[in-house]
Amino acid sequence: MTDSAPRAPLLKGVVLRDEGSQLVVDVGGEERACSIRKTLRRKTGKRRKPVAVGDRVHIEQSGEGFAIVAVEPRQGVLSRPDPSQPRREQLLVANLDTVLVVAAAKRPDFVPNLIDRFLVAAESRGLDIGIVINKTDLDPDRSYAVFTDTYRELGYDVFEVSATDGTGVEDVRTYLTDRTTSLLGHSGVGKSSLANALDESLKIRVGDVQQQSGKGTHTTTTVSLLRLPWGGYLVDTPGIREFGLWNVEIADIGLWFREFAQRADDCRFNDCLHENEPQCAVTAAVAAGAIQQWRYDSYAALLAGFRRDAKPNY
Ligand SMILES: Nc1nc2c(ncn2[C@@H]2O[C@H](COP(=O)(O)OP(=O)(O)O)[C@@H](O)[C@H]2O)c(=O)[nH]1
Ligand SMILES: [Mg+2]
Ligand SMILES: [Zn+2]
Repeated sequence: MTDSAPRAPLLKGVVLRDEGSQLVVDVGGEERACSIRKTLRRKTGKRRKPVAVGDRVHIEQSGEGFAIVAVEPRQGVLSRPDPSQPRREQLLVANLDTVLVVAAAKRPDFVPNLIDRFLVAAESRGLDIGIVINKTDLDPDRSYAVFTDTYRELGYDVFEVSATDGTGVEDVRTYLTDRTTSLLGHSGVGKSSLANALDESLKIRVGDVQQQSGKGTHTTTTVSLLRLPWGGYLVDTPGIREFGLWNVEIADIGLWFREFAQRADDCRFNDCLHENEPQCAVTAAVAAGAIQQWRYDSYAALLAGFRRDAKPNY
């Protein structure tokens, strides 16, 4: 027999979850449980899975089920040190392109320093960044505006929303369209509420990794994607620990403060940390009021944390 059976057409999809022996793939809104074609494993060997959550894959009908037969090249990955072998990289999610940093206008208090930490972690990974100020219903005077004005000047997309009364939620929906986004923010700021306000089918645990992985439990962080009905995906889980600074040199931190990076070429020393060095363009700009003191304070706090702990987890 020279003729093989006619091949089923290739389907394209995005891996939503890894369920061990199978991966669940979103194929145009339908979830398909897929195995991995053996030939794919030749690339990575037996120990590593050739397919990750977030991968764009091609699948074929295979007997009763479906098989992943190809993985499209990844556009970046979110990884962390492998908990069992800290020198190895563990891939958490492929093709993440956007981080939405969520803070509350009040309850808990608005602390720009915390936002800056998340911004730096996202900047260091080259991700697009949006900032959501939630619970604006609790602060009609917009006392956070002095900070959000600066973030906007720096080029960040800032959304002022209330998950409770729906203000601003439509703009966030639009922003998320056709992106793969992780919500990042401290407990209680309203990540789950925001996700539910975006779409009630999301019924979310988004961002609740800390609560789920209580102390002492051995949680293998399972990352999954939630499909946004209007296009795009939300990452369900990776939390604060996965977004720590990793593989970072202290001298890099200033690069991720956009207004510092613009000026650092004018510092006298190439390796200026913008502390007490002479002829530092950054501290000069702070003194002149061209860089906000609170942004500089965030930077100084990050440096201090970095020195205290070579592997900070924020
Ligand atoms: N007033 C107000 N409360 C909110 C808003 N969004 C969330 N909350 C409340 O804040 C608390 C924490 O919200 P949650 O979504 O669980 O935060 P998460 O820990 O970031 O997921 C809950 O009591 C919510 O009802 C909002 O826009 N306005
Ligand atoms: Mg939550
Ligand atoms: Zn400097």
